[in-house]
Amino acid sequence: MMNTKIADKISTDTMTSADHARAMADYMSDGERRARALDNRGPIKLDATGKLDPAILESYWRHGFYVFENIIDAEELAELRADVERVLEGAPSSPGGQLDSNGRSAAGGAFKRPSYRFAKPLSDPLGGTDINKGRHPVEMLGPTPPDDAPEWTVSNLAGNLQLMDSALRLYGHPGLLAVAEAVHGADFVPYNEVTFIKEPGLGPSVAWHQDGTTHWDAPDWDHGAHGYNSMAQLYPSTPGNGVWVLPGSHKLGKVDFKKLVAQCGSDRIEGAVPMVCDAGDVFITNRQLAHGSFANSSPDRRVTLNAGIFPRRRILGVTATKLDDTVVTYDADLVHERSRMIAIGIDARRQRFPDEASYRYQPLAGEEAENRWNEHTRQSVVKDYNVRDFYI
Ligand SMILES: O=C(O)CCC(=O)C(=O)O
Repeated sequence: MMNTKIADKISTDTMTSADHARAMADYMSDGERRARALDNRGPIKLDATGKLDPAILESYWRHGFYVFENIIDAEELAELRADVERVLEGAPSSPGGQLDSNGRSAAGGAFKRPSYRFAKPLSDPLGGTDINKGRHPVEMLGPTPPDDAPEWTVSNLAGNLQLMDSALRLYGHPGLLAVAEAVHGADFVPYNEVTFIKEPGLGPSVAWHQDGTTHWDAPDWDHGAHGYNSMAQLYPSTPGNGVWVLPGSHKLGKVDFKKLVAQCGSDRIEGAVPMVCDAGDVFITNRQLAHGSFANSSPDRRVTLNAGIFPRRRILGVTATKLDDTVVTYDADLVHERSRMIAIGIDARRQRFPDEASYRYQPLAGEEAENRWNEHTRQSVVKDYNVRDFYI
């Protein structure tokens, strides 16, 4: 049930977080009920040879997302949360700042690409703008932050694998890598790794969009042409703080969001569902799926570690324009060098969890000695690895 009436009556200049939460309430409870009725959640099920249960794959391709439950145990979760906290404590207090909130040199300045992205509390920094090639065409409802809100909130961390050793270890998770193999083949390649942070009462919207940019008109376009994002949840993902998706929309080609929002009468797109789960669960989300998240007027924090996976044939030899308009060709050397992060993640995990069977990443089989996780590879491979990120 849509509840646009309350929102329509309140000007966005005067809409408080409480008004926003009230305007969303029916939509959210209805969406959550429909999300939980879908047959796309459960543990990662592998057979004796390490192959993913075909029923999981079928469900992923039908809905465009799958919720893997109980992937990260309490100990690993605590390490991940502590690392995120440490990195956030080292954030400058505003964009471009050199000092953290305690007056110390801000962390993350050691890297070529900025580690922190900021947004105004509860704002929509992307919707209706040309940013990111204009792929977020419609602005979301933005409540007014409370008077005591900070001027800025950290919305993203970029380059997870160089910022947090725990994130590098999670990257080498054998179950998640077996999922990548099942979806995009044993020669899958990485994409990029960012953290989405939605602080309670502050987190900004991410306006409705589809992620893919390159292959929409390809003659061999298919439902997986732009890969998927693996999204590890460090806190429960709820209708209020979580990402919403339009199930099945990865099969539709480009979605006309302006039309859809006009038809629905608000940013609460009809038929969409929230990806709800507990802390320690991990979604995989097709990058062609229509998705977005609302201003977090809820009392609950969300922290999501994103790690993208692409089919190799959609990257190798492809010339693409990145979101910042630079043009790049992904040749075999670049693909090989960027893929070393998978091998190093596997070794970092092996060192931390020696009793767990490691995943064998076939494209780099035989190169294990060069891809050990140690202080040398931290400097020579991991540092600034994300200047070699792929965008399609
Ligand atoms: O985590 C979010 O709120 C948005 C994530 C998203 O849009 C993406 O990963 O493309």
